[in-house]
Amino acid sequence: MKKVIFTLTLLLWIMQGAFAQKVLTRDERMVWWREARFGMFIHWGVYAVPAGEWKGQRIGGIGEWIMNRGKIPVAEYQQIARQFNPVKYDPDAWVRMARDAGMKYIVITSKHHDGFALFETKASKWNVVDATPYGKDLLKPLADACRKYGIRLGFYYSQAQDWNNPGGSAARRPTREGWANPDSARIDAYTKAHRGHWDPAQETKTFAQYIDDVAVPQVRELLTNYGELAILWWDTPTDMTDEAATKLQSLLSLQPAIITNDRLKRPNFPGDHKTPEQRIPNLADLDGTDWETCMTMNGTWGYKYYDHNYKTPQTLIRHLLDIASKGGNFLLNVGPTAEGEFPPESVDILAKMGQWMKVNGEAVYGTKASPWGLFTWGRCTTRETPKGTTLYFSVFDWPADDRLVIPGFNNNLISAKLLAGGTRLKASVTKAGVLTIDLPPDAPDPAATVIKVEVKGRIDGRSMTK
Ligand code: JFZ
Repeated sequence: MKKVIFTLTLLLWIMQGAFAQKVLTRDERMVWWREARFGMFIHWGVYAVPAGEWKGQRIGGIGEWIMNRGKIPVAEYQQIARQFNPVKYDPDAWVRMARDAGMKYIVITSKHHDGFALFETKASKWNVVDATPYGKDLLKPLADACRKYGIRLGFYYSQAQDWNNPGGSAARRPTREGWANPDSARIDAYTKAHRGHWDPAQETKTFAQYIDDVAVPQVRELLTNYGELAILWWDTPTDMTDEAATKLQSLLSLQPAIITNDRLKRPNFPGDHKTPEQRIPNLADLDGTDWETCMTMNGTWGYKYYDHNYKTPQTLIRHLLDIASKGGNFLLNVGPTAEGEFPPESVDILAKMGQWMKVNGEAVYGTKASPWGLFTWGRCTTRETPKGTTLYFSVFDWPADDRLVIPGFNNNLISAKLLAGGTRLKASVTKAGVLTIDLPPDAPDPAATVIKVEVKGRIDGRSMTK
């Protein structure tokens, strides 16, 4: 009898502990995210098989939209899954490449608008386990690798658009120009009359039924089956209703520390951060809300075999510094191939960004926005320390006279040095409050050379925009 009482008491204590989990404030949930500054977006799915081409013709636009822009019938598109067999998938290598690039979190498309689930799900047979020769959950080994390397994991989920599971919505898009489909006029007329759908098979259920039968159970699976999840990245609230959004949002209690974005349904479900896409906001656009720029390395999120229009590592390093100097995060995308490999150009860019971050990451991680706005020659990030404030001046355009001049500077200077290597630099502040730093004749790092300046006290943030 004593044993029974002890066991019941222990169970009750454990249950109370579980339910008594402290509710975290938004700021407490955002601490790691604001320090991380840099993450990897991964857009992967069966669309990597056609890779931008359908029936011998190249379909314009972003690769993961090929089913919509090509108005590919459901039955035809689902045949593609039979060719999806990513035998070269190596999640351990993927996570190491993200880590070595200086990225602190990964967000992967668990289900994009085509409805294909990269995970084992009971809610639909349209998933990697049931519909492909690969036959295994792709997210579990990625979650394991993220835990192994200390990288936080997030899932992108297309909660409203779903072009294969019946009842899912479809953004209204005309057949893509350049897709010489003789039937385009009829198809486009049909989609106009059918809320963006092009195939009757997409309308055998209502949107409300899709939400209850697919979206809600799948989001619950994602929040339950992969351990601690750091981010749920909603996308495109096409035809979303408050009722559906409320149902989905209530599932987040399964992951009390989770962070979400502003794309569940606008404007009354703002989430934790804004998501400017393919652009970096101007200072005037910022209102103090957390934000994250998501961006492709080339011109597409999902893999297209002929898109080699990649941004340079220098451009992307400068984007990261521009974003950090404005207090935002950078979610940089990789679109893996159908075989499960990162495109070689992406591998090279990640390696080069990682070389820069290894030496200069201190100027990004855990920093705050510049108190002065933008400089014509580069960007500034700041960090408050026990002895004062550290300023990181990232110089893009090396001054012709080898001198950095920063007016409106009223702090006592402690030191100025090159962040890479620590070489001290001659610096002084005039009575008029102008900081002058003498620089070496050539930029040590053409991408961005960081000057680390330590001062006493806090910066009071007057306008320094020149
Ligand atoms: C969406 C997706 O349609 C796209 O495939 C990709 O996943 C991207 C990250 O997100 O694209 C959008 C979403 C929102 C806007 C533009 C493109 N928007 O609000 O302007």
